[in-house]
Amino acid sequence: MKVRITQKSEAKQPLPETLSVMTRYNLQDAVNRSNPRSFLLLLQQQSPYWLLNGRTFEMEAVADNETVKLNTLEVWEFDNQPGTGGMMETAHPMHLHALQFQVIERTVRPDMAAIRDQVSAGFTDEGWKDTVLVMPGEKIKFLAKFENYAGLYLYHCHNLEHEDQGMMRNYRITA
Ligand SMILES: [Cu+2]
Repeated sequence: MKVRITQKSEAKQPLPETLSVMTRYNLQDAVNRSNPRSFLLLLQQQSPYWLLNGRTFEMEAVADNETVKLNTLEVWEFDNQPGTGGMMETAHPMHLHALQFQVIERTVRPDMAAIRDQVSAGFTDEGWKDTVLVMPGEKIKFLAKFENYAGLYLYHCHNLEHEDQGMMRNYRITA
């Protein structure tokens, strides 16, 4: 690609006087506050390699733990555990369709903390997220509100090789 600059401009974009206000969700308001809906991110040694709670992609099917109620706040957890049989560990940028969510807690296995700590200075969990990087050995809890629309939505790893190898599922919001 070639960029040819033909004109000088003095146009400036002023910063807004105030930034938008973010309202934090409260764990106490989650319908499953003491029992997070947990998703295990795991590699196995044969295809489909990358699984969510031991399941691969299905076009329309949803499991019991992939069904939520419209207009509820829930706490979810992505749990990135080492693969079986000494398979490699890797990070998963996990993405939900339909909404943005708020990260409330990260924990890491002590024996894998050093891997996480290589990048943890870059974590920005204060704002809205639609994707969260789950490092090897890490568990991330977040609050998500299923509002406005019922229907079938994807959640998946945003690493293309992983989602193409099965790390993508549907969840259903029921009215
Ligand atoms: Cu992944």
